[in-house]
Formats: sequence, C-alpha cells, structure tokens
Amino acid sequence: MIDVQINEVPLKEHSPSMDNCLDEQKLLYDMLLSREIDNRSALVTRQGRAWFHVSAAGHEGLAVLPQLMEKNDVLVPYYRDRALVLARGMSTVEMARELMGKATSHSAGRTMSNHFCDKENNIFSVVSLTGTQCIPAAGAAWASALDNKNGLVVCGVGDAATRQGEFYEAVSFAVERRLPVVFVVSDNKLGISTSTAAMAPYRLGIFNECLIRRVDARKPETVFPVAQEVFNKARFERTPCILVCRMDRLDSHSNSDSHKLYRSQDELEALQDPIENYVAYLKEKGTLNDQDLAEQKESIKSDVAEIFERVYHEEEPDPESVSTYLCNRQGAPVVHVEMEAEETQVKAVNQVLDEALSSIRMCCYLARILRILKGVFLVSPVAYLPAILIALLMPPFLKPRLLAHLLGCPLVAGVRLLNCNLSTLLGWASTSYSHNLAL
Ligand SMILES: Cc1ncc(C[n+]2csc(CCOP(=O)(O)OP(=O)(O)O)c2C)c(N)n1
Ligand SMILES: [Mg+2]
Repeated sequence: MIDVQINEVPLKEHSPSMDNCLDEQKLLYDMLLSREIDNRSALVTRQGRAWFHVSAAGHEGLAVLPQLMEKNDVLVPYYRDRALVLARGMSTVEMARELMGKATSHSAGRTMSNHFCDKENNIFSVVSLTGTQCIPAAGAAWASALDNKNGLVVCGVGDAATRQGEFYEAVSFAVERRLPVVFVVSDNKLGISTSTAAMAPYRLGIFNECLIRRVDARKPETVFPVAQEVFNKARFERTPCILVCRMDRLDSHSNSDSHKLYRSQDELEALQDPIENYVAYLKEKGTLNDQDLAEQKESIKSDVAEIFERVYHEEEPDPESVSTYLCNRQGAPVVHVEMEAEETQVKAVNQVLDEALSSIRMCCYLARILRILKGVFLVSPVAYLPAILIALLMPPFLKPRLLAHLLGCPLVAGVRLLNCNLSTLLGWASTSYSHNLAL
C-alpha cells in the first residue's frame, strides 16, 4: 500500500459555539418531502413511467444528519438514503430525473433509480454493490485527513451489508489511520426478506464497543445530540465511528416484492413511523398543529406532482449515445447489440458477449484458444493443464501475467486481454438492455 503520512499540523479545535441547533421545521419538511417523493415514485412506477423504485419510508429520521454537516463534507449514501440525500441538498427535480432515467439526469439516464448523486453537494454516487461504498468513503476520509481541513465523511450503509468484507475493510482502515468518517448504519433488521437480528456484526460483538454508538432513528429528535457528539469527534479528533440507527422499513424491499409474504401481521402492526413520532413530538411541544401540518403536506404533494409531471416530458437519452461515457480510454472497443424489449438480462449479457467474441480481434483470438480448450464457459481444470505447462516453461518475467490470465476464469482473462474490465462489458450489456426497454 502507498504510505502517505497525514500532515501533523494541528486540527482546528472544537468549541461548543460551533455547534448548530436542530432546525425542527427543516427536519419536518425534509422528512415529509422524502415520503411524498416515495409515494409519487411508486405511483409513477405503477404507471410504467419508471421501472424500479426503492422506498425509503421509515428511514426518514436520518434527514437530521445533514444539519450537522459542513459544505465541504462528503456524503457517500446508499440506495435507501433518500431523506438523507434530500436534506443534504439534492433536489426533487434531480430525484425525478434519476427515477425516470432522463437524459437530463446526473448520469444522463445511465444509472438505475435510487442511485443518487449530486456533485454540487458533495454527494458521491450510490454504488449498486451493497457495502462497497464504504471503501471510497474511507478513501475520501483519508484524502480529507491528508488535507487537514477538518472535513468529515458520512457513509450510509444497510445493516445486512455490514456483514460484507468491504465494511470490515473500511472500518479497519479508518481506525488504523484515524480517519474522519462516520459509518451510518440503517438498522432496519432486514436484508430484503432475511432477518439480520442475529447476524449483524455489531450485535455479535465483533467490533469493540468504543467504536459504536446506537440511536433510535424512529425518534429523529433523539438522533441529533448523539450524532453531534459523534460527528465532532470524527471531525475534530479523527475518531471514526459506527453510528447504528435503529429504524423500521415500512414498505417492501422494492416495488418487485411484497413484504406481506415474509413479515407477520404482528410485525407489520408493530412498525414505527418516524414521521408520525416526530409530528407527535412537535405537537406535544406546541410547535406544530394539525392545520399547519395539513397545509405543509398539501403544498409538498402538489409541488412534487408538478415536478414529476414536468420531468416526465423531459428528453430521453438518445439510443445512439448508448456507448458515450462507457469507455474512458480512447480506442477502447464498443459493442452494439440490437435487442427485443422483452428479452431477459441474462440473454442481453450473453448476446453482448457473443457479439464481442465475434467482432473484436482479441476476443476472437481468445475464443479460439478457449474453443481448443473445450468450450467457452465449461472449461474443465484438466483443460488448463497444457496452458499451465507452457506458462511454467516461459521466462520468469512473463509468468505472473500469463498465469493470472490462464488461471483466472476464462471470461475475466478475455476481458483482461482486451484491456478493459468485466464491469465495462456487463455495463455494455445492461445499458443496451435498458435502452431497448426504454424505447
Ligand atoms: C454485493 C451485493 N450483493 C447482493 C446484492 C443484492 N441486494 C440488493 S439490496 C440487498 C439487501 C441489503 O440489505 P441492507 O444492507 O440491510 O439494506 P436495506 O435494503 O435493508 O436498506 C441485497 C442483498 C447487491 N446489490 N450487492
Ligand atoms: Mg437492512
């Protein structure tokens, strides 16, 4: 690993006068807005104007956290962090664009919905592979520590994803280097339909307790003081933290499943809504009444409906531009495949691979070798033996690369020979697929 030393110039010291107070009205607004965008997104998806939607209902309590962030801090969210991202500054218009995959969206219609991103507000793009966002988050925190400007990184992650290696890796690096990062775990006790009650590492005692703080995000106002303490320690003392936020996922995992099939009636009835809890808290304090609340909800509802309708009529990505942005190296090969709208994704991937194998010289060369070795995907280990023997007889400086190619899976080897990577190739496939669906 490259060893870059953190600049030892002393950090700015924390003083209580720097602390913000909770803006209760902003928190209420951000939570209501997030819920309304979810309602509208579900509707738009049922209408066939969008294809996939992941609801953040029940996770809105995290909207409190951006109130503790500075302009230059970085937010690395995950797909259920809608309220967090909205409160940080991403707009309703941008949310509608990314849901409907418009050409005007941050990815020009390339990403799946719920892949929030907003460069202006330092919101890193959601990564599809759960948990893997923790690695760039630790990297951003390392960069921030090297800059020595008290910048903080807030990284959202689901509870099930904390069982992944990337989470442990990022936490270990953050602790080793004393990085200004807080891993905000959305602990809804579910990974799709699987309970994490007996699985989450922080429930199994895997981490030192001094690394962990626990809050109940079903009562958002109680999150603020604890998060303030944790953020200050990360920012001013470089003490990373895992902030475990208990909450309930009020909806199904996504629009493609029904939680009624895997949650009991008792469980469903016991779910707590952070908005209802927060409204009750404000009413009890006397800072909100029914009429104000109804007016606010109505105004948010009509704003969101108007924005979604307007965005629906915005430009679609041009199918001709399908390969734009996919390859960042000049001259990298591009594969065009025409597909029927109703084809499956597996078929799309296979068709792109077939096309690549037949049209790109290096792929073609590889396919021939593999054919000799008995088929592209069903190569038995015995079939590798001649190739391994040849590799062993080669001069030492050529061996590691060649062995890596021969011992790796044939597909990866082929893609490496092409000097591009597997995700680029799969990206070709899935993007051509989604473009055809969009037509
Ligand atoms: C590496 C990886 N494995 C599996 C998936 C499929 N997947 C998508 S969401 C999800 C559940 C994640 O649960 P959790 O982290 O608790 O977040 P939640 O959905 O509950 O908010 C899974 C398994 C994926 N996207 N990436
Ligand atoms: Mg979960």
